[in-house]
Amino acid sequence: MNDKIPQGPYCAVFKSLTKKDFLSTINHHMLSFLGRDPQRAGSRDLYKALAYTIRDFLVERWIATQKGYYAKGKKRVYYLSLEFLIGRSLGNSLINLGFYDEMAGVLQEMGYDLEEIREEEDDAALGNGGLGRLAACFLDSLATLGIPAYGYGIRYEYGLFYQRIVDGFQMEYPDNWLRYGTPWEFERPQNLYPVKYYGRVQRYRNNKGELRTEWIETKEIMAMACDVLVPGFNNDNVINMRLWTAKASREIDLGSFNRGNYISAVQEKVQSETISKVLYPSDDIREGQELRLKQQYFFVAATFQDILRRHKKKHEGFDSFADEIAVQLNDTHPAIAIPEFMRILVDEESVPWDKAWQICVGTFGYTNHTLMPEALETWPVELLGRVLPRHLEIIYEINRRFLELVAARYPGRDDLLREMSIIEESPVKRVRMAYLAIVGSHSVNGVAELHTHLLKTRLFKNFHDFYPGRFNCKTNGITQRRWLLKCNPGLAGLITDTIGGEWVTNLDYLRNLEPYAEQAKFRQKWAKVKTENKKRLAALIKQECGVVVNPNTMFDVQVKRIHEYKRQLLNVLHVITLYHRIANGEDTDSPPRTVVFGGKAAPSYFKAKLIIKLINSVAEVINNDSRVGDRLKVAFIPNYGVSVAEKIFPASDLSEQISTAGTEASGTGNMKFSLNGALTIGTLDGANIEILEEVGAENIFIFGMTTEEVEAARQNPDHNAFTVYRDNPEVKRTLDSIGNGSFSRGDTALFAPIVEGLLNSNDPYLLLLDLEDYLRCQKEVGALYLDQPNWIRKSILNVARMGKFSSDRTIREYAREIWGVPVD
Ligand code: 26Q
Repeated sequence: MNDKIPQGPYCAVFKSLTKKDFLSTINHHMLSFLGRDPQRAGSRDLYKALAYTIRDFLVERWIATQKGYYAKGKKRVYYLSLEFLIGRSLGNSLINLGFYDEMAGVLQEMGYDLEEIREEEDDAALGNGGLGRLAACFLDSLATLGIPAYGYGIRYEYGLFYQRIVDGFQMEYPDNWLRYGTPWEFERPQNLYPVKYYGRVQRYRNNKGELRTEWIETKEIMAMACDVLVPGFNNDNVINMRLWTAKASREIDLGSFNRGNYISAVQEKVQSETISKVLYPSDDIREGQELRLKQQYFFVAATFQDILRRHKKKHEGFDSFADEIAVQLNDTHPAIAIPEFMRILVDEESVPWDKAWQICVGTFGYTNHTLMPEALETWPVELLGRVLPRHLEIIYEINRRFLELVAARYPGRDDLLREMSIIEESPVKRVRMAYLAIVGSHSVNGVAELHTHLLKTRLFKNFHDFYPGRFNCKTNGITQRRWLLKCNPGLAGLITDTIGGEWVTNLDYLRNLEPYAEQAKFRQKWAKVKTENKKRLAALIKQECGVVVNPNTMFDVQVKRIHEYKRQLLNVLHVITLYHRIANGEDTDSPPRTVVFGGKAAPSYFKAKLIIKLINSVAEVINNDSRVGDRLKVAFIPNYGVSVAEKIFPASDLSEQISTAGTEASGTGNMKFSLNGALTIGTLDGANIEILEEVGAENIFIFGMTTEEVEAARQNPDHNAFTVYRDNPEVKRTLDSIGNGSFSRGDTALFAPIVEGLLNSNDPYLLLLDLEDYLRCQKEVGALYLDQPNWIRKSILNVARMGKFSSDRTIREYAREIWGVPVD
């Protein structure tokens, strides 16, 4: 279609199309799929017609990919996740298929702007944050590496809530992302499976006189598959994410019906479709509702029927199951798969328990994503036993056999039996899902080195002692296709022009940038790209927050879920400190800053929501203080999500990664910032430590206590946040200003919980104990920013040394070390 060098095999196909062919394909989709007159179509119609056009390309490749797997009989990987935070697909598909630029050109000739059309797409926000986005990055890498893999999840009708800021407070609105339908999915009404709940367990003797178990008098709903296709980069591979949607079963409740209660019989059916209605909006805090458990089981039961259907096409029994299939559990959310698989093998397929257990352990791998004990999932025995009575029995049996082994290894250690039991005894009996997942898997992995170390030595120490080889680390990664190539075309282009494009599939190639960090001319080009990106973000901030910011100031950014452990509040304390310094004329030599926040708080998380209000209140005061001007501006960008993130990372100078050491499992935003040339100010937590190792201590700003120091401080009753407040006048001034109503129009009650929390010697996140070092470190940041050539040099070196953090590397490690799947 034009004379550019094609990026990949698809491009050749695309090139063979004439412009006329292309227009007629678009018109065809307008007419037949959308029922629209192409002459009167708007950008949304065009977006959809484009998406359908791309889907045509994908589906052919997908069928070929699937046939290839089937013929070669390769081991398959199933990635089970209750969350996939995909974001938008149009731009990403065009890039992976290799004809983004060509398509943009054709559209331009038609009088359309591809970037504008892309804005028509709603984000698929089927996840909360890091864990869900990681799953999405993994799919991109799996497809790109050609691994026979499937993502399995739930097709929530409402994704993560839409956030608005009203009078500084977070308000939640439903995310009705399917309002106009999504062009990316294929419904599969033929892939429909029943899922059972409730009922009771009955024993009986079969015709051979063997004692068997069945689960009867259940209620049933149906799971229907929807496939979303995921193309690899520049290869012919297309894999799929199969998302389940709940459908009422055809069976009507005959009881009600016969009693003449037709309406209530139908009502019950309709009710059952609520199972896949909405994503639970909390991350890292427990939400133990019945509906959540039903979602988890719904997902797992449908997925396993599908996995077994595929397996049975080629195999008689289950002997080779674990050699042919690997199932990865994304946290414990799908861990009910362990008793479900045992139930199928033992009750339905008559496999003896020991044999079944061996298959089960051989099949599953479990990834943990949290360090906070209170975030570990547990289900009340009462609830689990009511909804899934047979599964509870199986869990008890797994536990009985496991504790027998523990007792044999450590005779007389009743304390250990209690500690390691899958059943927590008090205050109410609960099933510890993480323990179930550890016992039922051959691999348990953490998501960064420190996280894995802490799993082994603290959270799951007993289990690591018991199963020493079972624990391993797979440091998280991100896909450079979305998080550099797509989101930062300016920088991606400069890099490719300088060192070639190999980095897109081998991020280690970025190392070749290192020598250019010393060239003034290259640094200027680099800085220019950043400034252009900052101008675009400034426009977004003006549009979304009504705040005018100067693109020549340092963009200091913290975007992530709002959580006490992530310490957005520590950042606010720094902002207020800067404010007082500027307003009082105490600081004349630090560079002007624009401090940007973004992130959602779980709707039920009071403290996190109050922190959002504080950020907005502080912003309002500072942004309207004429003494301050451009020297300090604060903006809270509403509705942070994948698409907003794609605009923020490329425009950031400073990345705030300031969690209390030992609380953030890994973090992945930290990697996205660095890959886009931001410098990090961070604690020795999660993957920050590995970023430090890669970029070198001189290219990152590290402050604060180590995990060991945090541990010691928490155990020391004399540690005193209050002393910091009392002895440091600047800290005192900052806290007092929050407490005395300076940011709340004189209301001293509003932020009192925040001030009290900070001064409390039991503050688990130890903000005041890290504050002075943070303020010191921020001064260093400011000083370096004034030395622009040096700052840019470090920015280039950060990017050059990000190779390790590609999710391609992460997935290769999972494939080789957990799944036993060959990968080149
Ligand atoms: C559990 C039960 C009921 C309802 C919700 C949940 C739930 C949902 C989501 C619990 C946790 C989550 C998400 C956790 C998460 O995103 N963790 C992050 O995972 C990233 C990828 O590994 C890490 O980088 C982050 O450090 C970690 O916080």
